[in-house]
Amino acid sequence: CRASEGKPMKQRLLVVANRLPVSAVRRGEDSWSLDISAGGLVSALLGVRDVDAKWIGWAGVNVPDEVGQRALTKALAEKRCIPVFLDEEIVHQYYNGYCNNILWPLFHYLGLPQEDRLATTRSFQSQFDAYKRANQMFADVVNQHYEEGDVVWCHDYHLMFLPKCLKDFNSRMKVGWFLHTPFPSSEIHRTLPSRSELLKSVLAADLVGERLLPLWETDLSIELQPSCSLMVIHSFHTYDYARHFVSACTRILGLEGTPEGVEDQGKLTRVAAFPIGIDSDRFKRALELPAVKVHINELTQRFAGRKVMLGVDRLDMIKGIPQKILAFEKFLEENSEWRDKVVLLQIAVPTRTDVPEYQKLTSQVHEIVGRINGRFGTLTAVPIHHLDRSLDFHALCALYAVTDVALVTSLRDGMNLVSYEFVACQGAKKGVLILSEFAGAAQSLGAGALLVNPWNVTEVANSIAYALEMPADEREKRHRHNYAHVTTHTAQDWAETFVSELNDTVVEAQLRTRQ
Ligand code: ADQ
Repeated sequence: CRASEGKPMKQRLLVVANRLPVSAVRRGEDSWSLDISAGGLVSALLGVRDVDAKWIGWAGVNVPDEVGQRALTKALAEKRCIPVFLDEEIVHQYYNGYCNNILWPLFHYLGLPQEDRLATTRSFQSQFDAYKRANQMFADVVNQHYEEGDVVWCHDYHLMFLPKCLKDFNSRMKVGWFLHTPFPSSEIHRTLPSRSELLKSVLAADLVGERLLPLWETDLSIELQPSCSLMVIHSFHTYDYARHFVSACTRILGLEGTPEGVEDQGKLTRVAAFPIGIDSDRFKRALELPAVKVHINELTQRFAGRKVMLGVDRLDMIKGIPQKILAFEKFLEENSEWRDKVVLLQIAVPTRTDVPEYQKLTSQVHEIVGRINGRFGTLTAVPIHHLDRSLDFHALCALYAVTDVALVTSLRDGMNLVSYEFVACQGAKKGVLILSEFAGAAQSLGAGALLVNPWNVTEVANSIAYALEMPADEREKRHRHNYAHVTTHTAQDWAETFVSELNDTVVEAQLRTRQ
């Protein structure tokens, strides 16, 4: 941190993500209203001390005219946000196309698009070109706002080309990249037509620079060139994802994998696992609010005499919602004594609603829910309440608090914060978490949760039965484990560790260059 009048200045941080954490609505030619959406990343950064963070990203709206762009830029500046303006065509090709149609399913083991291979192949290159162009547009905005000493933290699969663009502009920039999704096995990544170019750009492999020493290598006698190269840390939720990334680089690019990362002709890119967390205090505080307490009481009365099971997901194929509901059906089939004593509340926020595959998923889920409710419902009660909508934060906290069993059946999930949020709200109830072994959270909450393979409907159904009848002392023990993890490995902790690791890496390298 730079000093000013004896006081250390806060570390400046530029957070670059595809979307800004705001919803922008145009009210007039030069007026906008903005709503800050408090997602995981926002609350993570709000809690980080000694950091002066600004966001750079797309505001999610097309603003073709200069008057509108100027007004939006001004309004966003008050929220410490800086917009990247993307036109409709680039959003179509880069965001809907390459990011959501290609990288998202591939990174979640759903493969490349199936519908028309030839058409996909023909459009693939133009989508990849748009992806690179869009990443360069993000880089241009970062470069306009970058000051010496800033840390630049790039987020997610939308911006894998960004480290290279930034490095091309300024090789001394401190750059970190974090992937929120899984990084798949190298055998999956191999199927991507742009597999090598994408990996190389993440590694910034054509960098002219020298080896960056890992922190734990303490031999200060090793010599480095006096100039300090671009620092890139690539980080993932779990060691498995980090390992997959390294093995993709070794198998596809033929580079050397080391315990610290990937080495290319003496240059090392650090690869590490920094698992995300939540702001658990925010949930604890919410549960103390009178309005939330009233809501908890209402829900408790509403479902009196029945155990409450809960699913909260974006309506996405990776979340395994049909698999979850089918497992619940099997449970009801095989445990008739539970039929009027349990209810499953499935809250699913619609997402990417203009994409046919997502529309198909919605209809499929509705059809299964309708069938099960027809089969096991009575005149006064149905076994599944399915809502296609988002809940506000306080309603969500109340729901988590009254839940006996939470069901997370993701087919693949980078981490899954819903499982953390449920645990944070279970101080009183000590409910059971049934968690997919394919969610990153299985690696942190595995000892407290009941881990399941979501594809194995029988196993999930048996776990539901076990969870509902689990003895109180076992519930308490499992909950204690998970609660300790969720309240100590917080979002703030995650962001602070990342920023300080990146800084320490740079300081360490600079110290060594002075030896
Ligand atoms: P997501 O796929 O969005 O995130 P998740 O981690 O579960 O998945 O986070 C979802 C967030 O949205 C949670 O904070 C949850 O409360 C909220 N949410 C979901 N459904 C909701 C509903 N119906 N109403 C209100 N809120 C709802 C991506 C990756 C994850 C990774 C995160 C963070 O796919 O694997 O954990 O980023 O890195």
